[in-house]
Amino acid sequence: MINSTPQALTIAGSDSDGSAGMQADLHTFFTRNVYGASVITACVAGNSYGIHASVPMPTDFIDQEFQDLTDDYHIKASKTGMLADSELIKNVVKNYQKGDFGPLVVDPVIMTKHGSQLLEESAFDTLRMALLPLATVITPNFYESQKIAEMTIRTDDDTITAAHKIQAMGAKNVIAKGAHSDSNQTVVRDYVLLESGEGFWLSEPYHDTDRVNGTGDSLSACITAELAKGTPIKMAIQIAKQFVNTAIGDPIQVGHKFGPINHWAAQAAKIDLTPATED
Ligand code: PXL
Repeated sequence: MINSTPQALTIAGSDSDGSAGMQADLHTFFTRNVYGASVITACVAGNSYGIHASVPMPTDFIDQEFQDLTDDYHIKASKTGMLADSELIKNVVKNYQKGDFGPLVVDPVIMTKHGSQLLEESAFDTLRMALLPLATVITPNFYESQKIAEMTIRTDDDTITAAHKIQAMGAKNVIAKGAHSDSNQTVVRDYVLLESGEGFWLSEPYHDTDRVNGTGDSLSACITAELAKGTPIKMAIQIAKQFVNTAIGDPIQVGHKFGPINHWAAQAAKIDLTPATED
């Protein structure tokens, strides 16, 4: 039957070295057995040393990308990545609302690991007011949670407060990712706040490695892939966390500095990422 294969969409920027952005999303969709479509929002020239140039796509071109998918494909779940500026966010919101692109995972990309800003400061309000209310799941990292919630996070209680503030802005399910800036730490803990109000910590071993580019993109892409297959949200989040942890724990040697994670890791080791029980 036409369009019976699960299809997911990434609405994101292209990163020329393939480690992050749209390319990381497509690697993830592929290894999770989901067909990947892509609406490109911006192009970034970069490598494992950093980002060296960036251009946004024209909004009428983005309109056409969405239209072409609407006319032919059946997208079951979507995610956003780099959206660059306020005009682009508004354009994506308009197009997402016009069509049927399934549940939306918002990775509120603001800053890269190299410190390059991928979302203009002046777009933060548009992100909060126009995009967040559409999010089935939002996956802010430690820095992004503080920017979106407009607070400093120092303690577990602060993280929980930030997650609630972000949920109050309209995102149904929130994954407030923990800090990983201290090479003495042994675990990374993310706080998950579900739409039901249930909150819990997800904890994984901390890997002291530079091969971490695309981690956030891949986490949100894996959740999107699972949603496209019909996996319930809580399980999709648990699978995605395992997927990324496995991909960081078995590095590949690509690039000289902050290289990509290993998207093949779980597949190559034939690891079943499904949690034992869905409690
Ligand atoms: O990982 C964040 C990210 C998102 N999107 C694009 C990127 C990066 C990081 O480099 O280049 C296009």
